[in-house]
Amino acid sequence: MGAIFISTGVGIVLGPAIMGIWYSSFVESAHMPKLFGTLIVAVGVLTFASFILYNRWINKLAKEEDPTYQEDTSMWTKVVTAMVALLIIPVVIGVGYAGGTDTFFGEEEEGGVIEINWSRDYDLMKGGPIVITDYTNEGEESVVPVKIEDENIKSVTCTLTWEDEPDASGLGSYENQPDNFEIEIDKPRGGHTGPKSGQNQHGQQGSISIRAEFEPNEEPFLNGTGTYNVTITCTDAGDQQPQVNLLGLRTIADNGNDWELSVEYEYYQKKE
Ligand SMILES: [Ca+2]
Ligand SMILES: [Ca+2]
Repeated sequence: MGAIFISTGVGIVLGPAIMGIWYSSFVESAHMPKLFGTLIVAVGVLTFASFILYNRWINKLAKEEDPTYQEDTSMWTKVVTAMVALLIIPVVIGVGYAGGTDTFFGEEEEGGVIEINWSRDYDLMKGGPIVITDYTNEGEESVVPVKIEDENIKSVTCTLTWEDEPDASGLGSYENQPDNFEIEIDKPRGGHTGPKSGQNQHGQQGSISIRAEFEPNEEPFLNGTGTYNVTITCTDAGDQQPQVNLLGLRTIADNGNDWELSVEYEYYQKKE
């Protein structure tokens, strides 16, 4: 009789393990709690069918051992009853599957705040670069709208690069003095980052990089989605200065500069 506990033991060990795997797969990952529910029902129906077959077997066994045994011939010993039960299983699972997906709100933290695990459930994606080129006059500013449509933005990096015009030549030799730029980001839903300024070394490319960061705290997080206004100011375009001024050469004005703005961003995308 000790063997009767084996089935219970197997059930206690395997049951929660399989339930856990199913919950993780069908509810947390696939967001199909209805399918999860119908799978549990299917297990119940399978158990029911097994009991009927067991009942039938034990009934036959009793008859073999004791020919005077009055055999049970009710529907609870019929193979056809078990077959009907087994046929219900795919129907039940099919209904659960057809129920489709539901929004899964994640695990609820104490105090009722829903915590989103960005690093576990999302991939950090890279967007861009969005590249814009233009020219800004000395002392003026250019406002460049940059539209980002992705949701769950984590950071936006704007990099401004420029190359000053080459040194002028002619009667004498000149050196084009460095140009100074300033860059500032106005975020789509208020707030700004910067300004940050920089100048090129003589004869080299100038570059300023500025980064706006967000801390996504809801899904979808939309504070970083929309149109950014990037303000680029040419605060000072250093002029072409004569190197040796024996000839009374005059300074040649540098009136501004061409630039390139490259916008790259990071955003979270739900794992498949
Ligand atoms: Ca210059
Ligand atoms: Ca220039």
